[in-house]
Amino acid sequence: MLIQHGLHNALKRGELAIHYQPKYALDQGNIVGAEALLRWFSPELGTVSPAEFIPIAEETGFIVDIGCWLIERVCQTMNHWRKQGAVLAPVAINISPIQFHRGNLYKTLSRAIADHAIDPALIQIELTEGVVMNRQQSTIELLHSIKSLGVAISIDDFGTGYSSLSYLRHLPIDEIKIDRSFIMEITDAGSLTDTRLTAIPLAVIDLAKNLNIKLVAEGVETEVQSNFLRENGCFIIQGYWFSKPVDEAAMLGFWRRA
Ligand code: G
Ligand code: G
Ligand code: MN
Ligand code: NA
Repeated sequence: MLIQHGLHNALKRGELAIHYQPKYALDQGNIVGAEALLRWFSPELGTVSPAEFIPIAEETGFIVDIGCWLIERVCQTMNHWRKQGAVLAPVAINISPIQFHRGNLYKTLSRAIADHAIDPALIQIELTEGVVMNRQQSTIELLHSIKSLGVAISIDDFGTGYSSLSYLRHLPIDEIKIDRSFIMEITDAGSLTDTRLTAIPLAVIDLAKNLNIKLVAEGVETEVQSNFLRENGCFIIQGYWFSKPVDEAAMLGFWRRA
């Protein structure tokens, strides 16, 4: 298979890059974090979307190697940014369920953090509901050990899994990210005529507030969405409206202005 074969070489040849998408606080008017996102620029295949190559890397298990590289690379980049005078905020790394269950995640994180002298409070991992929902002892222990490193845990794509909500009370979760499919439904026309479209974002805002968990709205693309979120008490947004994912150099520019 073309992608599968290409991926192995991609790591070796340095075709993988990491872009960063800022998280912006509407109330403070500054950047309060960023999410690391993989990019693959293949000479043979062109730009390949992670939506395409990550499922393949998960099937083959190669996602563990890619994930280790990414953690190491993010820490290295943060060290570089700091030396360039950046005032950093937490950087979030997406962790595949395969890496969570089969990779040596605790060791990979702790080593990268130590090697690059990163404040662990500046690292965050993003997991999907499917990962944290299962009640296996090994999952619970790994979450607690990652927390004990000082790394924060965020739930990505919140509201799209088949989750019971009880894990939010029992597990050391710091942040949830309302999935962009719910944010998309906030429109001038829609919200005025059909309050069912805003019911879920409003409920998640309440839930996060009452559980004292940080909340981020992802996929915010319009001023209408941004205003709606601010008026209803969700202040941290991520999405094309503030910024698309940008390369390392552009992200450094953001940090300097933060
Ligand atoms: O950046 P983009 O919208 O193209 O990403 C598509 C999908 O790939 C998203 O679901 C995103 O979470 C996932 N993704 C992007 N970067 C990473 C990564 O570094 N690790 C993992 N596991 N998934 C990623
Ligand atoms: O699954 P995850 O939430 O990690 O996916 C993040 C992906 O969403 C990134 O690949 C990023 O490119 C994409 N993304 C970020 N902001 C927006 C947005 O405002 N609109 C859309 N359509 N996609 C976005
Ligand atoms: Mn994410
Ligand atoms: Na998402």
